[in-house]
Amino acid sequence: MSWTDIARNGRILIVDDAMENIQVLNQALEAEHDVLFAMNGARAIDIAHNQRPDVILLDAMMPDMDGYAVCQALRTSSVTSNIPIIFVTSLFSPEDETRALDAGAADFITKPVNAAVVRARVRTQLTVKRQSDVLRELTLTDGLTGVSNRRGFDEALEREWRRSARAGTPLSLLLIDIDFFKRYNDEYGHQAGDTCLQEVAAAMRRAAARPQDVVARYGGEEFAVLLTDGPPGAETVARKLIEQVDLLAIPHAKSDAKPFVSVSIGIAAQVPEGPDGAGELIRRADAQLYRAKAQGRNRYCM
Ligand code: GH3
Ligand code: MG
Ligand code: MG
Ligand code: MG
Repeated sequence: MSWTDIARNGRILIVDDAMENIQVLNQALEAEHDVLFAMNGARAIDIAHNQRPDVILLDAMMPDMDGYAVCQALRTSSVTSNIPIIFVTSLFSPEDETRALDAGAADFITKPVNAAVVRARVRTQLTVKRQSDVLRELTLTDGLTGVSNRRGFDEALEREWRRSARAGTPLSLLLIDIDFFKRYNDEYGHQAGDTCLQEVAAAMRRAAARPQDVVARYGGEEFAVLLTDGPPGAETVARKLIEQVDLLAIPHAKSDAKPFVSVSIGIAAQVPEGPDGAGELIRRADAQLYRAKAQGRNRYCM
């Protein structure tokens, strides 16, 4: 995206209980953005979670759930908390304004709205949102390998754990550790070790390449792969991981497992029950990794 395009082609959600208000805002925005609508708070929260708009225009006064309550709900969910919200309302006392800011509003527009003002305010928030998206992405990415870092992994695990618990579907965790990596560094040097980590990370991405697969650098020379699969799917990915690392064919003269770089993998899979318990999944995968090491490395255990 070029710099001049950063304030265009956003996904904008308009929330208002009156159709004529939605139409006015839509007319102001539809030429330069993708516009979505909701006519009540519950629907707005639903769309915000599923379609991830870049900016939300929110009517303060609505029956049932008003704008302040919608704003608060969006702020408390990690999926929607970073979406800027512009309040749109006819009466703005200092109290209303304070209340909206307390609820987490980014900006205000007063009714009756002016189309040029709406466009300008939306462009500003869209720019801020896109810049913060880039920064956020950076804070969750490992600089050496380009996969998620530990923080990104922790967020993904919490999110996927809750999602799988709600859906009643399985979640699998693979912990992957490079075999005799200390000896590799000693033999070939730390820089070669870094290159090896990059190549192994790329191999993991090829083995776990579906959009919902999460690949992360969990620690120094340890990786984690999170899958929305049960045991058979997890085992398939583990086999692919070992195969992709084999294909790298990186010589490792000091390994007792084989004369090439190899990995050991511990797998844990379960259908999550309740919001907590992700720590137990990690502990189980780690115990299986320990077994894979003890059984001779270059293998997976579950
Ligand atoms: P095992 O087969 O039991 O896993 O043996 P190991 O030598 O791989 O295990 P250990 O945990 O003793 O050693 C991990 C090594 O990984 C030690 C450390 O120097 C190296 N390491 C960790 N992070 C990095 C990194 O970012 N770059 C490089 N080059 N090496 C790293
Ligand atoms: Mg209204
Ligand atoms: Mg290790
Ligand atoms: Mg190791």
